[in-house]
Amino acid sequence: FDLAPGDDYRGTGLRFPDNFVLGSATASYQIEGAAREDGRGPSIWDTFSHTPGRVWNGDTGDVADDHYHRLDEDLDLMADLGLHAYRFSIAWPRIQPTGTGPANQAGLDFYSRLVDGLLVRGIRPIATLYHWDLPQALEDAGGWTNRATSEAFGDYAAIVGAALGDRVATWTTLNEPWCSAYLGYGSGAHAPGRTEPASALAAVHHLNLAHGLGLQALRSVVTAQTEYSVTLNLHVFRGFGDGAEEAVRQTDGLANRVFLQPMLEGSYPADVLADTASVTDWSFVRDGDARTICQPLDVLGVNYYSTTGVRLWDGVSPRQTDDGHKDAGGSPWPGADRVEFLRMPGPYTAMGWNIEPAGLEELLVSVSRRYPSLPLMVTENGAAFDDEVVEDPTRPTGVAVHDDDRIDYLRRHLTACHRALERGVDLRGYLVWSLLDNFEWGYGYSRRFGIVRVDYDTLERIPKDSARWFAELARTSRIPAEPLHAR
Ligand code: GBH
Repeated sequence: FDLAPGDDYRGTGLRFPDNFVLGSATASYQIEGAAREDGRGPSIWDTFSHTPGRVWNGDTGDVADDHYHRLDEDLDLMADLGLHAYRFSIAWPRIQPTGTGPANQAGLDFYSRLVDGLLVRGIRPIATLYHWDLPQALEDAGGWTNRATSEAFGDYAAIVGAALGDRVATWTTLNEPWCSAYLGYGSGAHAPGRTEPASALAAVHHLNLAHGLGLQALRSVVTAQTEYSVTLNLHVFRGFGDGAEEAVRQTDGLANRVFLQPMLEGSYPADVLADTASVTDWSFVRDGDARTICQPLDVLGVNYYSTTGVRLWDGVSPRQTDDGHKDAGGSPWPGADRVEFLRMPGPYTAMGWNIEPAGLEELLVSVSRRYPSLPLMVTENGAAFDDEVVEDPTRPTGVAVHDDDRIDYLRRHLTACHRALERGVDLRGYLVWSLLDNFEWGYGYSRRFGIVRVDYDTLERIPKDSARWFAELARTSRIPAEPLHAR
């Protein structure tokens, strides 16, 4: 693909510092399968994916990549690729099948084997406690609209921290609470599929509170020198038209500041509370909560894929709502009724998301200017494309997967990271989403983000050209030359 003229993010040969971490990321429900094994309880994603009409083609995570049974093979794959780090998530319902009560030892054992398998291969474990698979029993009691869920999360964090704490390099509480709150309870595009604007904002707060309680719990049980973090999908907004600034202020408040400000400054943004006053009175926020949410962070994880175009609706012309989530009925933007979401200029990935590496550079620079002492890590970046699968007897699997578009995407976003470093950002690493093709939430298996292809008939793993390219990057810490599949 070609970016707009003047955008040079080709970066060939640029070198990252020696300690810059280059790795990959996955999430439990998206890869593990074994949904009913070894005492795992049901999560909201089991319920959601088994509800007709919710996920493309009726796909579920019952088998997914069968990673649960192919752990050793996948660990060897990571070692072959020379990954410096692997970011995975822990399935809460494997640890506590109903979300509260004693630990399920078999669940802890699986992650213990994973962490040990990483360590013996010299790969740094980056663990996320919550990547969206809430125990269904907690949802039945109100889910993230219920304060008790935040408290249960603190207990869960203490269990996992006590069992694995000292062997994990970086502990992350939540992945993308924006998605959990606004897609889960606002638009309904994600589990539990609720479309209640006030509930989405209650979920925002209870996720923030869970983050704070989770960090407190981890720090109280982990004795080793480990890092603590959270991962946010911060949005980069592009404002258009007369009300551009106002549209950006409102959406930036809902998407970014409503998480960053309590976590890093100990307060909620007054303008967000005012903007959403007709939706909720925020009475679920109790005295002292903002201080609980604000716990020291060693590194902030940032997930970045695309930019978001907004403008204010003039009240007359037909509305545009191209925010990619309109299908499930509700809005993921409670209180922002006057904001329209615009389709940005291409090129696009197979998700329909526009490709704009400059957005990543700007995001890293702006977060680090706002929070100068906070180190950053890109904990997800990557793209779905339609890969070209061809027979190739020279490859171990007999098959080659050509994905120059993905290599181009990764190259340009890594260049954006390098530029941010040159501009003084304390950026510690970059993790590609994803190691494997996997269950892409509402899109099921129809969208492939992996640098390694998964054949869903045989569950065979087939490294794509991008995996070979990324291995070269990880080995040399330099952005490689043109696609390597010719070699
Ligand atoms: C991440 O979510 C998840 O952490 C990961 O599990 C998932 O597989 C991966 O990304 C790929 O989706 O609505 O058109 O304006 C990212 C979710 C993607 C939500 C970008 C907001 C904005 C695009 N975000 N999206 S659009």
